[in-house]
Amino acid sequence: MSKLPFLALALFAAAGAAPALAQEAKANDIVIEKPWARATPKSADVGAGYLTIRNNGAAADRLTGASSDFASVEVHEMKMEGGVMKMMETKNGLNVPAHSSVGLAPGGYHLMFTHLTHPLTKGETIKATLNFEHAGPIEVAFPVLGVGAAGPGAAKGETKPTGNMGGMKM
Ligand SMILES: [Cu+2]
Repeated sequence: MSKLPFLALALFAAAGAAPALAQEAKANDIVIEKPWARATPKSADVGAGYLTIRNNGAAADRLTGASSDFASVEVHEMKMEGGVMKMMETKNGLNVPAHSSVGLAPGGYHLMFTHLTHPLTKGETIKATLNFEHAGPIEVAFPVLGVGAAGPGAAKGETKPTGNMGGMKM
């Protein structure tokens, strides 16, 4: 039993030595999956980035912030307040529980790129560094998708809450 974790580590290290899978980034137990950003209109100075954070570790980790050379980056969340969808910076970053994943997607958590130095253009790839409390910094490449994109492989026609059901579906 004591040898198993060691073997797993060795395999992990070997896999890490191979050419990295495109658009996936990792550090320690944290894996960033399917990052993407949405193209912005020319006049906009804010944009958004999305991804899934997977924590393969036995301890929780926390996305504490992010940075890039083309914008300031904040971790935002969307909340319904009095029937109005609002977004705001998360107070204490974003917790990622052990052995689970957290999705940043349109309508929910997202990375907010502010003070853009240039518009995000469909087809380009932008880079930002995510900082985790335990895993440390992870550089992530975000392919920029079209303005109307819902994400890579996102389902279409999902139902929106109508607001008169008196309860949360999720
Ligand atoms: Cu935002």
